[in-house]
Amino acid sequence: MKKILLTGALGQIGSELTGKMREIYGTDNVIATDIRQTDSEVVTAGPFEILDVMDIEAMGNIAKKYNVDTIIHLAALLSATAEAKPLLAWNLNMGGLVNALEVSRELQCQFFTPSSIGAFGPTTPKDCTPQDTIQRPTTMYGVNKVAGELLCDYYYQKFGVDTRGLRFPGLISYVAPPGGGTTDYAVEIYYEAIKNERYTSYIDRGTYMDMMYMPDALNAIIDLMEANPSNLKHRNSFNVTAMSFEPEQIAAEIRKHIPAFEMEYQVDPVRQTIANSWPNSIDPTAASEEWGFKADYDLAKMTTDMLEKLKMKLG
Ligand code: AKB
Repeated sequence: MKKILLTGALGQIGSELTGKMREIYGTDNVIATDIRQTDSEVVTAGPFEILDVMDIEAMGNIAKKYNVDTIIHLAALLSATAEAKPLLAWNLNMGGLVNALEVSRELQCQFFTPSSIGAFGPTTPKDCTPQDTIQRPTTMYGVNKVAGELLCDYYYQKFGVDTRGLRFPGLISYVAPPGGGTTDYAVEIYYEAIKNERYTSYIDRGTYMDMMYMPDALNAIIDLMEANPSNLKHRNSFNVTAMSFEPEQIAAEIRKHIPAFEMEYQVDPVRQTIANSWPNSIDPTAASEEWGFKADYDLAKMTTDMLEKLKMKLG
């Protein structure tokens, strides 16, 4: 990775990955793009271009202008939004992906895009979900993710594009909110704990999902992209996770720092149905064995850091 183009750079992952990559690879070598513009550092502190990922010509022109050798394709709708707008999700998630793959094929770029625990479905083994297993998701997001994994494998096998991907769990961060996901409750809960000492969860007690703190997610992307290709038996996409918990467990962890914290439940049937169709916990052994994946943050360490950083952020 020497010249890197990111799509969706103002989203939850891009907002932090852009800065981290600029530190490692040099500011001028990381070109952030998004469909909108803000005054955040992603836009102001290095190269930035407006890009609608549905416009393949514009994507190709930006990639050529900067002579990029790597594309990190992040622009996509998350699960709950995709369920509300399935046709838009299909068009954007698949259209954007195939455009980014085509540009990578033409310019011989290395390629990364995230998949998700959403690529699994109700018939997938629920606990310690293996790397290679049944994938019959019942959400539009899941359909997009499975099709995306297969498409990335196809571009590798057919055209030799160096495609790599991760099946991310819910990502938790204090920098940019996720927006439109099923796992977002695990981010919102920290904001509400600090602001109001209470949170109403739309996910029911007893619902386990995998999660990961953003610093581990960023390291995982960079480590996978830097991994020796001859060590990779899998490519699209690797199971990665750092922890699995249900709402009562994150609430209990927050109470260690904010004893008055209270939790209520008002279950959202749409997001609960999505969560019920996903695994309780996935097995990241293939990622550990093939490129050394390891997460540093468990629930306790993440909660301490989240609360400390959010208190500073929220004043
Ligand atoms: C979502 O909830 O949609 C995402 C995901 C797990 O892919 N956070």
